[in-house]
Amino acid sequence: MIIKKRKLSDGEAQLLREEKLPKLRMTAGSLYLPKEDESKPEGEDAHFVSEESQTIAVADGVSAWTRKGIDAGVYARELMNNAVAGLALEPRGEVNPRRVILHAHSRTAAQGSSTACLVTLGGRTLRYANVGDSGFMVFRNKKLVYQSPTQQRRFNCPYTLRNGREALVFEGEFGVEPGDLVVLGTDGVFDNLYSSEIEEILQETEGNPSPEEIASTIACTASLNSGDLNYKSPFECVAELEGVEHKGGKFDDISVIVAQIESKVLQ
Ligand SMILES: [Mn+2]
Repeated sequence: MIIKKRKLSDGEAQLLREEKLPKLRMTAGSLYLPKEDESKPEGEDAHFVSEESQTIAVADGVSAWTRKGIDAGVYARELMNNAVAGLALEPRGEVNPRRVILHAHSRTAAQGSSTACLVTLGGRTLRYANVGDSGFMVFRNKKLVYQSPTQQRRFNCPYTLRNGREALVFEGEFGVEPGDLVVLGTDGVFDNLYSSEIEEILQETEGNPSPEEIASTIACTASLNSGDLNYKSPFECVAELEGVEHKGGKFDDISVIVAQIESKVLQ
C-alpha cells in the first residue's frame, strides 16, 4: 500500500519551523515623565510591565476632561490596574490582548477616557491591541522594522476607551527575533521624537545598556524636544499638514517602555 505524504499547510509548516527555534522572552524597563502640573502631579498617563505574563501596556487619559473637572489620569490608571487583573485570567503563554483590553474597559468605573496599547509576546510573535494614538515601534539591528498604526477620528483626536461606550479595538501582530527592541509609548513620545532619532539614540549608545537605561534616554530626549520651540517636531509636521498652527515640541506626559527580545536559552 502506498501512503501519500500529506502536504503541510503554510500554517503547519510555520508552526513546525517555530517549534525548532528557541522560545523567546522579553525583558522590559520603563520611565514615566509626567508633565509639570501642580494640580495633577501624577499626570494622565499610566503603564505597566508584567514579566510574568510577558506583557507591557500604556494608557493616556484624555486631557479635555479637565474642562469638566475630571482627571482622566484616574481613568487611565484604573484601566491599567484592571488590565493587570485581566492578565491573571489569561491562559499561560497565550495572552489575548484584545480580551485583556475589553476586560479592563468593562470594569473601569471612573469617569474619563483613555487611549491604550497592550503588547504581549507569545512564542515568537508580538500580539497587540490598540485604541488610539499610543503605540510601539520595533527596531532590528538598530533600524526601524515595524510601527503599529494609530486610530484617530481626526487630527489630535484619537479613538479612546470610555466608560459605557463601545470599545473599538484594533488588533495586530508582528514576528520578532532575538535582539529586537520594542519601544512602546504614549503620544508624548512619538509626537516629540522621530523613529530616525530613536535609531540614532540606539546607534550612539555604547556597551550593553539595560531596557530601563534605553527607556530613560528615549524619555529624556522626548522631554527635551517637547519643551523646544525651535524643534520641528513630528507633531508640528502633522499639524502643518492639517493647517493647524503649532510650533516646536508638544507639551505632554511621556511614558516609555523598552522591551528587549532575547532567546530563552542562556547565551
Ligand atoms: Mn499624551
